Amino acid sequence: MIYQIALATGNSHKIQEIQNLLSKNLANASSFHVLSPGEAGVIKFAPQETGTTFSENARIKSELLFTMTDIPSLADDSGICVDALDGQPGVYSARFGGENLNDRERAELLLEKLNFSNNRKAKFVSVISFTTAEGTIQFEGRVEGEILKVYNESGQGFGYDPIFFYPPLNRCFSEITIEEKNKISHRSIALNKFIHYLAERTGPPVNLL
Ligand code: ITT
Repeated sequence: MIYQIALATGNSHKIQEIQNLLSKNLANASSFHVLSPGEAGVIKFAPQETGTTFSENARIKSELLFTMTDIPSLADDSGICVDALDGQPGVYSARFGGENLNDRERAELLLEKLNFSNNRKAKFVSVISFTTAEGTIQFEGRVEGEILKVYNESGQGFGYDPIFFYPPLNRCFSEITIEEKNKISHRSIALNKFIHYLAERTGPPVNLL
């Protein structure tokens, strides 16, 4: 079975990571055909992320795209939660410091705010939301790590990857490949739960709560 899925995101890094993970065939020989909003026929996808939780915002995105396309739609709402900042920036990670900052400036702002703290503990959280005519279902993933003391210039990644150190690999998220990230990340944990949910189902591809 081929599942056609529209991705309710404007973040090209997320599209890359999700495509990479979903492009592998499912155990039962099913596979995914993933469409960006543009490929699904949506010229401007601009959801209002007015929720105060990852779950609310993920739902807003997947339900809006499904309404616009009639194609089963998948959204990710995610962010970094820092212990010493009482879980901030959390759901506001993409807007931390205001809309005008770029990824690097946001990461450096976080480093500034943590300057005097010895507690560097943080976690990435992702909620994956999947909407069809039958409703919406959600899955969550988390990964724990530490905020570095300085921005890591080397490597790639996006968002807070260059300041998120992952002790089990002894590297930060910007220094690992997409394939490595997809074995351990918050987004991949949530997506794998979704894939298992689909793989375990018999009958129609989705029959949601
Ligand atoms: P969409 O809403 O269009 O999907 P977005 O980037 O605005 O894209 P979110 O509202 O979910 O997405 O905000 C997530 C932010 O959290 C993202 O912009 C990054 O700053 C950060 N983030 C989430 N996952 C990350 C990851 O794997 N690596 C680095 N930063 C991440």
